[in-house]
Amino acid sequence: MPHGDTTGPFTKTEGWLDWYDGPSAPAFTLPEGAVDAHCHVFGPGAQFPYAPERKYTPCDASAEQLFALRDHLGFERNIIVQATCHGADNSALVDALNRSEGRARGVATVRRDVTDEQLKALHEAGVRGVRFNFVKRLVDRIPTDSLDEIVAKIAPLGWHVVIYFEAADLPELYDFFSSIPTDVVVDHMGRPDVTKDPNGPEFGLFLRFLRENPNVWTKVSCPERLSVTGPRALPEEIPNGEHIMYSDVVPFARRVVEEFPDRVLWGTDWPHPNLKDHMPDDGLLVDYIPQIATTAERQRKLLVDNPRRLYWND
Ligand code: 0GY
Repeated sequence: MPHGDTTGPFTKTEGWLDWYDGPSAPAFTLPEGAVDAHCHVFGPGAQFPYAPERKYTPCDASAEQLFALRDHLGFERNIIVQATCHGADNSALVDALNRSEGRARGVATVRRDVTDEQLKALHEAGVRGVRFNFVKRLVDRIPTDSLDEIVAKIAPLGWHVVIYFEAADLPELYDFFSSIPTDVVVDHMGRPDVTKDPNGPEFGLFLRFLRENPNVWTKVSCPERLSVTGPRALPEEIPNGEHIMYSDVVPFARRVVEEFPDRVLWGTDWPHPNLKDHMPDDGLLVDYIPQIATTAERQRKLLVDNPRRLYWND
């Protein structure tokens, strides 16, 4: 059942897919202390207006709704990532962090003129990173010029940098990304084209990027965004009746989890901005995890140890 929520005084982008209300209970039991390391809040627009420069107007998705999902799925904590529809106004993010009772950390968007006082206030609210978006459809300007300046301001706070880019752009950006001195987290494995060979040159370059830069981590999230075949398995791909979801993404994500078990994170990406094709049931998305992290140890690192080390210094 789609949520069908309103979006305050705003009109949703035409064709917008609302997040799914009433997700199923996952069959996979998350390890104790699991962190949903990539999710967003949208507005509510009446209280936290969407940014004038936004590229989409979403369906509202509040902090309360996010925390209800967290509890339903069995996560203990969240990493809330500033969504581009809020620009560099982090008010909705900070409000959500303040209501989380210490169970959420944040990744903000800031401009190059951000002051040390503003950064200190964000730190106190629980922000531990800044996101730079290199996906052209989501921003007016690719932030190459502001990144160095902002990194110089956030590095003393021990924050990291989150980068979002598409695989086709990695060759051009490889040296620039390799020069970032802080920890770096890549969203959604750098958006591989999953119709290509996971052992081929394009994904090979991403694996090389991780191998050559021990400060680089990645989220192995968003199969629903990367998949071409979709959530259902083809009958011939179901060994012993086992249901495989997003089977075209699995070899990419599993490869990364197996080679870099200490530098991977996973998140739902709720409320799933800009999906065009289908809106996932978040309960079923959790059931995807054991397909890519196939042992209890890998699952614990992916869901508990890694995010807690990066965001809570545990
Ligand atoms: C994601 C992916 C997308 C959007 C955003 O902040 C955003 O607007 O991140 C996307 O459209 O691919 O990670 O949520």
